[in-house]
Amino acid sequence: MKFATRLNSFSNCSIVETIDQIAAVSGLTHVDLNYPEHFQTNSVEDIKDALERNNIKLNAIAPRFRSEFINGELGNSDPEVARKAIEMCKKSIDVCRELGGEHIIIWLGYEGFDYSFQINYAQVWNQVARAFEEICRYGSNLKISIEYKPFQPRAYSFISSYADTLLMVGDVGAANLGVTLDFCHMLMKAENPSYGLSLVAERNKLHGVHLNDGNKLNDDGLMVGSVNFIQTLEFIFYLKKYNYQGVVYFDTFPVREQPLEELKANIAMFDKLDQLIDEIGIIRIQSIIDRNDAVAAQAIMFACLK
Ligand SMILES: [Mn+2]
Repeated sequence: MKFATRLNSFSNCSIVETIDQIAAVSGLTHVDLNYPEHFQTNSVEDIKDALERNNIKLNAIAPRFRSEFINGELGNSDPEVARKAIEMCKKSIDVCRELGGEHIIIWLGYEGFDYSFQINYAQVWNQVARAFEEICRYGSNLKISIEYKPFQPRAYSFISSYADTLLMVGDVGAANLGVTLDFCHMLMKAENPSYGLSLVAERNKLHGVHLNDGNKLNDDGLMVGSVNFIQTLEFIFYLKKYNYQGVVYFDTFPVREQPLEELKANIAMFDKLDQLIDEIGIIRIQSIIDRNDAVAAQAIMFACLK
C-alpha cells in the first residue's frame, strides 16, 4: 500500500526538513502538499530535490483557501473571488505537474451556508459545477477529486456527503473528476464509511482516501483504528476488494503526540488490519456478507480477538 501523512503537525520545521524526517519511516512512500501554504519557505525546486534525495513521490496538491474566500470559493457570489479560486486550483495543477504528482484534492471549506435564505442553492450548484468543469479540463492528465465534509467551518457545507459529491461528479461529467473519502468526515455525517466507499468505487470514482478516526461529530483526526475498530477493518476490506491502487493519506492531528511515532502507529495499525483480513480470508468474509446475517458477521470480530 502507498502511504502519505499530514505534514502540518511537524510545525517546528520547514517542509523540506519534514520530508527528510518522514522519509526515514518505513512504509511512507508519498507526500501530499498544500498550496500555497507549503510553498512559503521552500521553493518548488527545493521540494523537488528533497523528494528525489529521499525517494519519496508527490501524490497530491491540495489548494488551501484562506480568509479572502470566507464567503465561498468556486461558488462565491463575487465573480472576482470565484475566479481567484479557480486560478488557485489551476496554479495547484501547475505545481503538481512540476513535482511529478498525479492528483489535486479540492476541499471547499468555505463553500456552504449558515442560515436559511442565505444562498441560491441551484445557482451556486451550477456555478460550482462549471468551475469544476474548467479545472478538470485544465488538469486533464491529472486526477481531480472533491473531498467533502458535512460542516465545519460552515454550519452546512455545500458538498457534504458521498451522495451529493457523486451527484456533482455526475453533473460535471469530466472523466478525471472523482472523490476523496475522509473517514472522519464520513463519521461526522453519520455515514457508514464502507457503504460510501462501495458506491464510489463501483463507479470507478475513488481517487483518494484520508484515513483517521474520531468520535463522530467532530473532525478529531485521531489515530487509525483507535475508536471505530470494526468500521476501519470493514473500510480496509473494501479497499482491498476494490483493489484500490491510490495513496492512503493519514489525515490525523497529533497535537500532544510525537508526530513520527504517531505516523508509525498509523502504518502499523493499517498493516495489522490488512493482515487480519488476509488471515480471516477475503473469501470467507465475503461469504459471511453474502449470508446477510449479523450474528454470523460477529465471527469476524471474534477472529480479530483471538
Ligand atoms: Mn481530509
